[in-house]
Amino acid sequence: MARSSDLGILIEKLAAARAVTVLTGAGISADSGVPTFRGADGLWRNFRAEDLATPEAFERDPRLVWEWYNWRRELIAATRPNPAHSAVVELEQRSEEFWLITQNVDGLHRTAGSRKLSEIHGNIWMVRCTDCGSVEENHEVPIALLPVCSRCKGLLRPHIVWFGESLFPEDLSRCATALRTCDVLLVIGTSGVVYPAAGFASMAKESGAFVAEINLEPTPQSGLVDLSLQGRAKDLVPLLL
Ligand code: BV8
Ligand code: ZN
Repeated sequence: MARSSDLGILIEKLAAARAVTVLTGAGISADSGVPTFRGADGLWRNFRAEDLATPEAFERDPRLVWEWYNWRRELIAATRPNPAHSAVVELEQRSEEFWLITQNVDGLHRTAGSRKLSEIHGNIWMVRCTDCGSVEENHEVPIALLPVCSRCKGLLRPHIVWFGESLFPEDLSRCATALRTCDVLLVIGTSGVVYPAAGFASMAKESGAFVAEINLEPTPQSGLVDLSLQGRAKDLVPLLL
């Protein structure tokens, strides 16, 4: 459990901060019942990332990839934001300058009320046409397979960044600004293995930010952050307000 002194230091740093940036991963949604990728109950355990979350897999077997996303859409549709998501919204409202960078595709930050955010790996409720590129929201659970574009009849894919695909340029530049200008970077519930997000803590550190991490266990970034709070996001993040 987090030491109260560490909590006190982080509360002070956040209260004194003009600009706050938050980076979240699957761990913040774990408390809403969304399985994480690499934890004990990890999502990937049943599936291998390279089998499903890659353009090659979609090229080879779009139906298999869509069946996996339909399974996740059904699962996520039944979840709600938890107190950690709400605390991040409160932090956004209290901070003079704020940006949220989330790796999560579940959309729970938006549902909770976050507005100043980049969903850098995309959003499971958005689909993109592989022919004309149009992006639309789609909340059908399940999506009838195989889904085609209402405009050009092209095959639709999840509007999600797969392994081996670059992040959206506008997200990358927005994140770089948020990481270089923040006084505090709060890293919540990410295993810190997926790049480029795994490099964001050191980017903020190099620019002089105070970097704190909230996680159940140590991560590859634990050695470079200023402070590590060990515990569940839903318990710890609300205590920072
Ligand atoms: C790219 C969409 C340029 C799919 C995802 C540099 C070095 C090494 C490798 C690379 C590199 N650059 C690029 C790569 C390759 C690759 C990569 O990083 N591979 C890793 C595995 C080594 N990166 C990419 O391909 C990226 N693209 O860089 O473009 C490029 C282009 C071509 C060629 C080369 C480079 C694209 C990455 C995006 C991939 N898409 N998701 C989908 O979701 O359907 S990534 C996937 O992992 C999810 O988005 C997820 O968010 C993300 C990260 O996982 P976490 O969020 O951290 O979740 P995880 O389960 O791992 O951890 C949960 C954590 O929470 C744990 O620490 C746990 O302890 C904690 N926790 C659990 N419960 C709680 C908790 N904490 C608090 N409270 C709790 N209750
Ligand atoms: Zn189209």
